[in-house]
Amino acid sequence: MTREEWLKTAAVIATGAALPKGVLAQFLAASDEIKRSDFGKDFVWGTATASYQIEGAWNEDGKGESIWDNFTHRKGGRKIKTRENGDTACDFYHRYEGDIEMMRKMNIPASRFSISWSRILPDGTGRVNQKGIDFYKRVIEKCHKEGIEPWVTCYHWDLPQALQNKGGWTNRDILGWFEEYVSLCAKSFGDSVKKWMVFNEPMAFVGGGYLIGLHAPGIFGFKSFYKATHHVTMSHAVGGKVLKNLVKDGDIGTTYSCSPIDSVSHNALDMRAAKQADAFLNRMYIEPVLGMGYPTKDLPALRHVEKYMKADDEKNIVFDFDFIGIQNYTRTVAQYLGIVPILNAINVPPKKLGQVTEMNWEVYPEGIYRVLKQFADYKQIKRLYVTENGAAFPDVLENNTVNDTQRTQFLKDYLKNVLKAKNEGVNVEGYFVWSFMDNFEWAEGYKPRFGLVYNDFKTQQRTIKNSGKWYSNFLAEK
Ligand code: GCO
Repeated sequence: MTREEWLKTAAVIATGAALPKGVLAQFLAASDEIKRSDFGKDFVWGTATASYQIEGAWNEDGKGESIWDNFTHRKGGRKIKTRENGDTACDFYHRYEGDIEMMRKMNIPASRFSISWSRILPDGTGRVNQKGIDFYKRVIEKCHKEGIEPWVTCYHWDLPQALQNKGGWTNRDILGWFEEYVSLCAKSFGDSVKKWMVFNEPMAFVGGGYLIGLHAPGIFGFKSFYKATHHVTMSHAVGGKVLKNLVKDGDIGTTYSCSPIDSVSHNALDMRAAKQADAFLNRMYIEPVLGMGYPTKDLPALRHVEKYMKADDEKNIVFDFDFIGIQNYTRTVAQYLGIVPILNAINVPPKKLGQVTEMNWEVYPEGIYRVLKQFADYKQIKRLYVTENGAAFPDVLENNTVNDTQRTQFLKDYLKNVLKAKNEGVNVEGYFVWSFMDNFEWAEGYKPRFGLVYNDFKTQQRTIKNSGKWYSNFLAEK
């Protein structure tokens, strides 16, 4: 039932007249449908991607090696479950025009993507690769030509390997390297990009890359995690100040992964484990930036991070972002396990909790309502956007169709919870689906498909999935 038919049926019902057989059922079903207009005309809608996950052209036109190029090439690819890498990925570097045209055809108003640091500064600092700059200028220009607003993330995990060779995020010199990089982004693209995010998910890339070693640069250790944590947290303000100063009328934010946390029981140890997990997964990077310091009371291990603070860091770590992006996919149910370092907790296996995705993440739509409410409690935050939400399901392409009903239902259920938070006064102002198209899912390779658009990685043939058609129709309603 279209919106017009729904409105006409509502009018008939209002008169008390009888409805033709079956129309009431259609009306009730459609009444349950979430509508774009429910969110208001100023609500931002989009899709999200990231440079290493879609671009390919890993060593083309002067691009330098990134830590993800290095990590996926190491030991014959054994760092990646499927032995795959992002050398070609979605070949967005050569196919960006067709992809952005497809976004327009799908009525997508905004596209979130990231800049590859080593594509524009191959050595991380110093020499600028003009061909890299020119590529992003073409992408941004194409977005504007198709009526799509670019939302740009400065850092989505692909650090230049040349800087990692000097310690990467564990070397405090990176504050100056990062300032140089973000300044180049602002000067090169600030005239045509007004929506900026400094980081994508610090917990994910610092925890994955410098604590457990399952992500690039593949370091396992505590000292590396503590040092990198402080330098990344300090770099939020470094990048934010540069963008605020150099981008006229810039709207400057940053993004965090986040998860509602439950304790598996009311046992005191489990409850403390849940509190520690909340500090670790949701609070430790944003609270110092908000002027609240590291949450050491609830996560004592963070005292090891404070060791790396220098004079004035407590002041210089604070930055007043215009908005905060939250990125939620699932829930965490914490259970005490004393031998686990830092957290003394483990996750209750999601399969025990309910439906799971290809990533073995529990489908838990109420979770996005909970994290929006939790972040809205920080009164320093002016605006919130859901800058990532989505799911990987076992998509099958048959007769040019992907009937991904689970993903469509996932999006509807999560959007209902975003709307519930918004209707309760949470200042959530936008939503971006992760992801526009299937892409390289880090240590999982290409197996988990998150896209609204299916990609055949052998032919690079794109096919809009049924969820993408649903989102397109949803967005078509003005
Ligand atoms: C992240 C990253 C994305 C992922 C997506 C699915 O949140 O981990 O921003 O690059 O691909 O979230 O895991």
